[in-house]
Amino acid sequence: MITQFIYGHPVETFAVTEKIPVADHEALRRFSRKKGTVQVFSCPLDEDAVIYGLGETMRGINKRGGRYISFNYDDPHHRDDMPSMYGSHNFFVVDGAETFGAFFDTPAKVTFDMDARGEGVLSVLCETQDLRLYVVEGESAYDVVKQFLGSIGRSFLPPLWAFGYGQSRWGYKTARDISRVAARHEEKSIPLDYICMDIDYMDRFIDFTVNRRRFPDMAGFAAGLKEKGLHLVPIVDAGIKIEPGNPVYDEGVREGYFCKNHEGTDFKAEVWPGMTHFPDFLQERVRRWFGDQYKVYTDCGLEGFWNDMNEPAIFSTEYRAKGTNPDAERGDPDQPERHIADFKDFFHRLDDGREKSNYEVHNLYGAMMTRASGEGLERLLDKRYLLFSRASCIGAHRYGGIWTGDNASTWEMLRQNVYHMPSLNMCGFLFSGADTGGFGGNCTRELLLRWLAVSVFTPLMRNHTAIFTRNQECYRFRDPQDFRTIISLRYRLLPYLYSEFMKAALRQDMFIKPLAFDFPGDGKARRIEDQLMVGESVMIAPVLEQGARGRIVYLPEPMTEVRYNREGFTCIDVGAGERTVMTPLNQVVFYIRKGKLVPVGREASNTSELDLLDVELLGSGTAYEQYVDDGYTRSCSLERCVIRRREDR
Ligand code: MIG
Repeated sequence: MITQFIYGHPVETFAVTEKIPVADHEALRRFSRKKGTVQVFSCPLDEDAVIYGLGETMRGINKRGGRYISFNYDDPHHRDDMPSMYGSHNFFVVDGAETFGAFFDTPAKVTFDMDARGEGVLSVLCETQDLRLYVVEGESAYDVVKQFLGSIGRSFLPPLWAFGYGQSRWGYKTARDISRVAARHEEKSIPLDYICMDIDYMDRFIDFTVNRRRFPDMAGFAAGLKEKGLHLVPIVDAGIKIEPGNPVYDEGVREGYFCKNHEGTDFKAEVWPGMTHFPDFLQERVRRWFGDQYKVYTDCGLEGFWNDMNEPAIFSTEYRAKGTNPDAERGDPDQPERHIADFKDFFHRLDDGREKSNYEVHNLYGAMMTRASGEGLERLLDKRYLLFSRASCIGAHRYGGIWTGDNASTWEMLRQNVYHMPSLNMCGFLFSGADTGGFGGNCTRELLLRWLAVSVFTPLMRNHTAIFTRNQECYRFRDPQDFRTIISLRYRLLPYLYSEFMKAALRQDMFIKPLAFDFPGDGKARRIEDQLMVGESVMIAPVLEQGARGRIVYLPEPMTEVRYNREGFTCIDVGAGERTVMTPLNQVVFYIRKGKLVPVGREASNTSELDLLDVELLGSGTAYEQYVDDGYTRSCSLERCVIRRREDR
């Protein structure tokens, strides 16, 4: 059961799509009003209570013990104790003596103190008097999550090719650079579905342009790649360069599409292209206009995009010169405070007529950019599109996926990727993944192989790295056939992964879950954070440590242990309990639940070669319900499921 509490005059966030009954405030005694503009919610926690949720936040799957701040922020120095990331996902579930979920539906800053002092108290501080609070009661944590997912609308449905392997690097500049990446993958027989184009494909980093010298014929180039089964995925940044004569800029100024400063003129902020204006994505008419701009790319045959810098990220503003932000320089532990003055300096005009500073509605900005692009692409294309954004809040999951931003090539960040996945799923973001191999810093061969073995199971599987880091494409390392083995597993598992993703999305369920959700009565499973359930049949237990030749795996029930190597799959039945499992760098081990099946297909060099129906069934079950379609149709429904039966072994 979900109950809604309305405080003040909330800003429309579009997060919840279902009609939820509104209760009067007396019904919620925990929620108290405090001085000024701050609302406080607090509740006691029993000793064993676990807290799930909060999507893109650091630390473990159990959020207890940490302090998290919802305030979308671009900080590439990811650390365990950083309070804010690029997305704000204000839903959590307390699983203890009492089990309930709460969603703080506001785009303003919210601080979640998840018993940081260890005194058995959870408290939430909202910097606004205007918000909706949804309280979800259910039988279990998983039940609470399913009810919540049922209230926020169906996840974005990407095309099949978006589940293929993607290669990216900040630094690919020309069509030749990209052709070389394609050729090298082909030469080493490493499967590949798309290559991302970072900011250098544009003319001086200006949105909706193409650098003609570097890409003399984008449409022809894209068509040539498509013949080989490859897609191009360009980046789009939030700010529009101030450049009279550019039609997008001119129209934006003429129609008043940009955020204003307090003098009432278009706010100026420096980002990659130099001084820019920020489109006011919170307005319907602005979203429509911005979404329509993607036509320059769809006209070239492009069907996938990544949206960046939409927290929004700011280098300097018309009021604050570069390098004059003392907090930024000293690395304030409450890092979102850094640019607060900037966010208070520009204003949105809401569709209800109110004016709000960006600070007050901050977490909606990236989400509404995603919505603008998603709705635009729906108008422009007749197929499903790929879209993933950096900034987000709940609601944006209906229009696109997200990636978890500028992580680093460290083992800690690989582990964080594992923790992020179920937490993001609880908040509706099924299509997500990290920069495989790490964005900042130099990746090692071992780290990339282990990271790929995790990414095999995340919907977005993209190798991406920053400029000035060592080359991170698989073929840059010794024995590329080892990389090929891991990535081929992804393609062989796609009949299963695609089917499970689509079923989860269509049922408004999770795709990746903590063990505790599938084995709620198992006290040990409840505390395990480095193993995950992927779809209804698979459990993964990845190796996350440098130098480790294997690991200890906990099996809550007897399962089929599947080992994949160059020769293919080997299955053995293993009992419940702890087990030491050796996993060489060029192998992947995963588990199939008792009584379940996994359809595996043949190897493919990209998804266009894949036959989702040509499968063999692994595991001990008797039947599997497989979702199948052409990979791009928009009419997706569970009716597309076919029952696959397995002859007795
Ligand atoms: O200020 O476009 O997170 O993936 O490669 C950095 C360059 C801007 C940040 C993104 C990253 C991308 C990079 N961008």
